[in-house]
Amino acid sequence: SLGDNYNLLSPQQRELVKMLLDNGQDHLFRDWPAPGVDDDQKKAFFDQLIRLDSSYPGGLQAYIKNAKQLLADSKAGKNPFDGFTPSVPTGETLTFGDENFIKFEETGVREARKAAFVLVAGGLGERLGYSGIKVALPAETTTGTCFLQHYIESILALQEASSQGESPTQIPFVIMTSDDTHARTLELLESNSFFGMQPSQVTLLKQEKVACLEDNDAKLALDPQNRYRLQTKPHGHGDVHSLLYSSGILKVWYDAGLKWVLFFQDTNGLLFKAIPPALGVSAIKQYHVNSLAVPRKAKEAIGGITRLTHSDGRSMVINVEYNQLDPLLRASGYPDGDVNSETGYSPFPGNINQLILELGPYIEELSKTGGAIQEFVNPKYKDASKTSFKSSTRLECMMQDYPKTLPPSASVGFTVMETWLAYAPVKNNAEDAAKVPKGNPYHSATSGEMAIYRANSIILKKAGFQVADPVLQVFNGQEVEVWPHVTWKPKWGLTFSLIKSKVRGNCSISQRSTLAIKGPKIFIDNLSLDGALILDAVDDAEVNVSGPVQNNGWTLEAVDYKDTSEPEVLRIRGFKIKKVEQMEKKYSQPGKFDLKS
Ligand code: UGB
Repeated sequence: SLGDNYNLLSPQQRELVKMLLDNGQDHLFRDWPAPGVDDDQKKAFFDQLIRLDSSYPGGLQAYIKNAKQLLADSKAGKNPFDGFTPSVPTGETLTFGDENFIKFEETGVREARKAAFVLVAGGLGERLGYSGIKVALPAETTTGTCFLQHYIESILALQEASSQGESPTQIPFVIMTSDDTHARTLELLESNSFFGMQPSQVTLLKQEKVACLEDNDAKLALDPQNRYRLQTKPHGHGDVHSLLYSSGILKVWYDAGLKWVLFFQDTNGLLFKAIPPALGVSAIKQYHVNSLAVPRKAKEAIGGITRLTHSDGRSMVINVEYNQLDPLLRASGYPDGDVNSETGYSPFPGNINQLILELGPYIEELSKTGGAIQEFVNPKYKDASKTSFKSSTRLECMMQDYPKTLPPSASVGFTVMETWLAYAPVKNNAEDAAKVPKGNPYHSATSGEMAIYRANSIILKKAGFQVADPVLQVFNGQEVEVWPHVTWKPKWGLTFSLIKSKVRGNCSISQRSTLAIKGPKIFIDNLSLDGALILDAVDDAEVNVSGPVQNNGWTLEAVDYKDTSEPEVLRIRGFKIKKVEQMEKKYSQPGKFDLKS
């Protein structure tokens, strides 16, 4: 069908054509016009094919083969959990601030000098419907710090704390992007001087999309508008493993003596409060894989950590995705499916997709699999005959499925933390969040910001502060607890021990107050705050803050998400902060200072 075009192809292109024809893809080259017509488009088509071939472990041939198998299984209604029985697994459960927690936290901080961080940020966040990239969203609007800045400052604070007394190490930071997010992520970093990180510490790895499939024979789908282009869609966050492997970076880390790789997602403003203790758990328990989890409400859109035991004796602890947990339970002797137990929570801990992998065993495993992760396919069939699709589909994979290929001897554990401390993602738009069943988390920009104030307020309280109780308010149809608006830079309050060392005497804060702490050596000493207090200081300025501070403070004003006269970042949270009156102090020189009022 290629006619004379064939003679003009390079050996690499010919090989690819042969492979595609051998694998049922002759429609791709059917009736190609003679050379001289559409030459540029034909070349672009081959470029795309070569890109798709090289970015998938095993190439397009493997992709087509896997797709045929998974599509046949799906058509046959094969249950991916066939032979497996689910049960509730046991893991490490931490309670913030107790002795055990502090022990793990201290260990985690020390281990951080042997850690590398990987942020998966290739998703567009379709459920959130925000027009920008999610890591550029402010985590909270008191300081306007965006998620990416907060993540980088947290890693830098860990770097600083973990290298104390020894030669400083630079913690490597990888961001997985996609065509949807790459340019804007790079631009955000470059226009903000990488938020204080050395540019050489940061590596962006772009995931490629995968080819769409138009039928059960895994025919690759051409773009209806362009016969020289394949339709593509995202393959999922599971790509991170093959990308890390093929980039060679894991080997570099290993040779540099690193031991841990920590994976995390794009919009969880609380996550870094949970990282030091969780890393401590990995180190002390010698987990090859440690997943972070929180108590899960039944039907909440987060996966459930489950022990799956096969009738042949195999057993693994693995995430079962939220849409699969209910049918699996119903099919295995839990007639009510995914429901809360008497504790008010599902017995299966919720996966927050923060994974800590031990680098050595991780490399060993990837050198066998090339980073390929077990995939799945989710075609939307036209009718019950399951012979054709409503629209093209593609294979997908998830990063938390990594343990599925591990031998039973692998040490796979998980760590459950309190939700208020560890998990408040921003995933749902205002309309969908308002429809979340009462008692289940909203996972919206509104709840994400309020969760930060709540966590910081609770931590201050545990550090001896008298913190006023929250009030309930409704924004964008969601009822949330509004606590004093407390924020701090990670280098001020990286761990509970550090926070306790900076809070002295009798301190109190009223519900309507705002407290923002931006310098690492700011000590709060017998402060009673009713209003807004904004404190900034360079690293070597030691500031002692005391006395009563009272002013009209900063207030919250409701914003309707439909009100297009307001900026999108405010509309999606349903409020804006009105800065009525504040005490604002900035210390830009090193030295010792007293702020007494
Ligand atoms: N992502 C990519 O980098 N590339 C992709 O192709 C797709 C996504 P979502 P999801 O913690 O709350 C996950 O869409 O997939 C990034 C877990 O599977 O926010 O619905 C993307 O940028 C689930 O078990 O989440 O659900 C983002 O950073 C549960 O734990 C991340 O991947 C849930 O997260 C997650 O993408 C959760």
